[in-house]
Amino acid sequence: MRARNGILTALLMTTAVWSPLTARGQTTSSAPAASQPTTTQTASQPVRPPGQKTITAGFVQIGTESLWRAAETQSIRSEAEARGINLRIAPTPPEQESQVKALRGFIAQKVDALILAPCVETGWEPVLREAKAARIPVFLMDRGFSVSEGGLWRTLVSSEFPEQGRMAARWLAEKTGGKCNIAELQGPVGSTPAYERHKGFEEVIVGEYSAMILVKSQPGDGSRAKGKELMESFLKAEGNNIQAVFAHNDDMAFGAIQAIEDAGLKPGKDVLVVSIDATKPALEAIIAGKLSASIECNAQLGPLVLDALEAAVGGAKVPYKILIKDDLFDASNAKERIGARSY
Ligand code: GYE
Repeated sequence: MRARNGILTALLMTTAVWSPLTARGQTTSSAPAASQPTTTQTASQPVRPPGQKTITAGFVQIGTESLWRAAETQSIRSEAEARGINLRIAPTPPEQESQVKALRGFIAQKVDALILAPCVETGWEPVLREAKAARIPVFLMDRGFSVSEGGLWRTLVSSEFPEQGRMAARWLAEKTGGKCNIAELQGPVGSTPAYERHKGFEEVIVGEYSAMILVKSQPGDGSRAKGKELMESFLKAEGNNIQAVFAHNDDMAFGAIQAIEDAGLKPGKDVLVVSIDATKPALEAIIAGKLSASIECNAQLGPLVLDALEAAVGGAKVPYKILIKDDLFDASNAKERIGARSY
């Protein structure tokens, strides 16, 4: 018997609060028992007992913008393989139109379940209604959305994005004595993490630290190239007036670090750089003193999503939201914990 039964029990016992029509996450209590996702385990053979119908699921992934996303895809792919679930993956560009088309494709294939990492928050109702009419349950992985009617999706498995923003702001406040000019490199326009990370960050600096000023803030696409481009323009406009960067993901932070160095400044010293994701290369950059801190965004969501999916397909009740608690990595713990980081 695999350990995942424990996860399943915890998942089913979770008190998930249904916040009427949004799966954005901030209004929901988190799932304490499920807050430590297991690392993806590879079973030597599929766990589905002989004779039981193989589940076919269609996963509409956003794209390939970041290291984080590759790790997330790997997590669900290997977990599905271990469980004997037939997982079809549609890696779409980060455009709603392509994602809707991919969802419709899977509906036409009559899959047993749909998994979606939505690129934006709104506009999903028509395709979700089609899935509902075809009796195909929809699971949200990594990002939530906002829909205008209930009953269109089953479970969201995600990090607490507002809390990630708050953690980044508090870390910067502590290191700068609550006084710094900040440049923010946001995630993609209209996406849940961009909106909620910004909101959490702003909540802390506006509410608690009047000398922490957001001098620049612009959306990016989560890529290293865009992070570099944005930071170059910020430095051009502000010169040495920026003491801190809040990048919504590691990849954009790496680009910003490059731009800071190109401008003759020292990242980690002249300009503190805080990001989100805490991938292995980010921990390496922290150890090298270039990245100051990274808030974890656990990418290994495969086991939790598939626990919910298998339970729901089997007729069990599943919680609307499973929210993950993430850690913070900086110079105090990166060395000691990098060995356990698999992505
Ligand atoms: O932080 C980032 C990716 O949606 C949580 O998307 C995800 C974010 C992640 O571009 O690296």
